[in-house]
Amino acid sequence: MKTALITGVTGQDGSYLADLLLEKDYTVYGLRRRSSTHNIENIQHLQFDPHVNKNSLKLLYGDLSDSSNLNRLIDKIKPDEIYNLAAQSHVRVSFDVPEYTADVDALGPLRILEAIRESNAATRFYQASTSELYGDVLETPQTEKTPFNPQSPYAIAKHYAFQIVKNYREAYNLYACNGILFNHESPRRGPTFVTRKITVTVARIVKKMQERLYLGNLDAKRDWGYAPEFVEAMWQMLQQEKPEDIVIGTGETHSVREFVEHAFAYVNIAIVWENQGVDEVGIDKKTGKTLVSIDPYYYRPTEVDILLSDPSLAKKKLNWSPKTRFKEIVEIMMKSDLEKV
Ligand code: NAP
Ligand code: G4F
Repeated sequence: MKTALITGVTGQDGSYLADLLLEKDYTVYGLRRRSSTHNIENIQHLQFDPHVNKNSLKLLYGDLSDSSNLNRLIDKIKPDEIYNLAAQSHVRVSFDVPEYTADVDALGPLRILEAIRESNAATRFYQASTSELYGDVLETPQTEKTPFNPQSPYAIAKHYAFQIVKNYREAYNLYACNGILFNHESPRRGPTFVTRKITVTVARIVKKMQERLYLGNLDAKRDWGYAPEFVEAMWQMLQQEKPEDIVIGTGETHSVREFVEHAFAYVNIAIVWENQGVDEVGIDKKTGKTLVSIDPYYYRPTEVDILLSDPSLAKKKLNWSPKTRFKEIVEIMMKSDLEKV
């Protein structure tokens, strides 16, 4: 039986990965940070009380900014696999808290790599790398060979993490790899990321709990996939003979505007767009009511206009390919949020 440690277990990906590894009979440890509220909604369906079920998810307190904690836990557990999914993962917020983002997203992975090296165990390490590294893209579609051009404190911190993983792999012969994941969504997506913000707000508008959806750049395009499928690729990356950095994405790109249109279409509202720039509005075609407006607060100091993956290497090396496509993802999220709201 294998043992895995997941950092960021309370997040979208960490929770799906915990589901997957428990299904595969792993002993799973999840690192959670102390919070004053009970932020375990994504893992609530799992048992984590060892007095009830000894094969449950084992939750441990820790923080990526605390190397003494990471050293102690990793040395004690000596996991076969570590999945580092913890991060200050919001691009817009990274402009507000750049130093904190660098500490957690850049130095956090370094601290884990050092702990692995010190523990002398044959631990395999997965780093949650990101398509944000391509930033102001220098080539489309983006592959493992496309040069990086990051555009935010978040992406620059993740760039350091990408390079330090590669360096430790080469310098110390560690099994360490970067999954370069394009955006992936689900009902467990944090509510301040654009997809979930849209589906929650559309559900609230339908239930007459909110009047309007306020967004920033409607024309940004993303390669949106389905999170439960992406965590399978993470696991597969640690089962290869040799560690390798691999792009995971769908090979399709869609705009925020399209996402909004599909979400409203799910509740039989057709949106028509009027005006331009900050004055643009989305209007209910039937009633004439304004349902979408622009709030410049959501614009970013530097934006990533378009991301589009070429996931051929994932197909070749991992036999992984995306199954759930854009429209279906919108529908899954809308259905879930209509139930939750
Ligand atoms: P998420 O939902 O925001 O989850 C982030 C997790 O990190 C949460 O469990 C959070 O804990 C934890 N965390 C934050 N700061 C921490 C700290 N200082 N110490 C320990 N834990 C901390 O993110 P996600 O969407 O699951 O993404 C997982 C990883 O993949 C992240 O590293 C993200 O940057 C990266 N990524 C995501 C995507 C995507 O589209 N989802 C694409 C590429 C890469 P709390 O619950 O306490 O906040
Ligand atoms: O949903 P987003 O905040 O995701 P973003 O910035 O693409 O980052 C996500 O994906 C990355 C992988 O490429 C991950 F590394 C990262 O951790 C995170 O999971 O924004 C998507 C787009 C942006 O262009 C943004 O400007 O939507 C645009 N947008 C327009 N209005 C908005 C809004 N984004 C947010 N969050 N909120 C808005 O109101």
